[in-house]
Amino acid sequence: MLRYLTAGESHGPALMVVMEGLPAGLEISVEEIAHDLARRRLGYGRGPRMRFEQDEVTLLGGVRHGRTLGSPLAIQIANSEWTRNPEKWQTEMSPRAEDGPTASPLTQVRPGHADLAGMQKYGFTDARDVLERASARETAARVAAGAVAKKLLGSLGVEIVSHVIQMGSARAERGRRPGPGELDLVDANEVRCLDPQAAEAMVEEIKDAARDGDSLGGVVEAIAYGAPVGLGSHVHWDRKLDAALARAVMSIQAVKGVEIGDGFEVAGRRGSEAHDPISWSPEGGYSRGSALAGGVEGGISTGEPIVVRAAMKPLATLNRPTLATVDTATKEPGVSFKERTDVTAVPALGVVVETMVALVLADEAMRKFGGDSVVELVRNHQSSVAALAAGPVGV
Ligand code: EPS
Repeated sequence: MLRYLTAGESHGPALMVVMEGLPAGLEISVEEIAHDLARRRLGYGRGPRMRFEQDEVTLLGGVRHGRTLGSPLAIQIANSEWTRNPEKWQTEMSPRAEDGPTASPLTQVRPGHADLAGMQKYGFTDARDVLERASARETAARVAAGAVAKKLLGSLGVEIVSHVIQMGSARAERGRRPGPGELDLVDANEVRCLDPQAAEAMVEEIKDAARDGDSLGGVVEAIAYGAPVGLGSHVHWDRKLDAALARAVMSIQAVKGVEIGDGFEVAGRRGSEAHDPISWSPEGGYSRGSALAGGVEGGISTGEPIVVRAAMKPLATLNRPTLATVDTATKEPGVSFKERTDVTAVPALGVVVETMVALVLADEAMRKFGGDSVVELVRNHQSSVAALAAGPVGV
């Protein structure tokens, strides 16, 4: 089973992720991890920080001469802010008691952010004690782990892509999905949308929101091609693949909705039009004629592409704050404090959804096929594929 923990604050020295349960012999490199981190920084509507944030990656354990050892893999991602603005952050975020506090506390809490609920829960008087960890900067650590999970899945022939299908009120044409090998095509678009007309409308909408000092949400879709039959299980709620995907994707900062396949849209159809027909051929085995169920039936992967959509709310930090709030120090009404921020992070969200889908599928693949080395994992997977091709197995 694949486990991972992230640590680190947005303006601290670094983010960290430790992954446990990786098989030995997986080829990984700093460059591959850095590639996905760079993809996460892409996208029209990101704030000024993304222009200088370098996401400098260091592998601290678990890998030797480019291959995993089967021991915990430790990845560090330095925060450029820490070194770029040392007078501010190295005192403001110092772990030493004698260094703080330096700045006045942030008390005009932002509606929609973790500020107030986090202060109440942990007994803080400064919203910075909450926002530093609540920040979506943390997703950089997940994306680093996700790059490794994608590499593991690649050894089983699984490839995950994503694209933006809605930005604010601008929506892409339904049905056009990136296929395997088309990530570069998606990434080449500044909003990561495949539909050129919709992409233009999305950019206009971001420009409008930026002019008003406002923010935008949207919807992204991730598709996992080549996922094996039989990940997850129908037997218990916490073994269902769709439930694991929904939990993982919902845990991404600012995500407020998750769909598997056509999700909410299917609810409005009749049963006769709401399910993917099953067919069989001697060459291809079983297949479904459509992807309404998103590649998961009864909590088990069907072998069809796995489709997961995530809805992101507009970011709660505005460049021109207008949201009514209360100052937690004085209890006076006011508007939320201003932090430098992005107009939208929806294009980046696609990369983070790919990440969470990869981490769930890699965990489920290890659970189903097992193996202490990649060679053993691949062998076990191949034997499962061969057994399925031979026909139903009695127990
Ligand atoms: C974020 C605010 C901005 C974003 C940040 C998330 O950071 P800052 O306040 O330092 O300008 O740039 O996202 C990242 C740093 C990142 O790597 O995604 C927030 O409020 O969550």
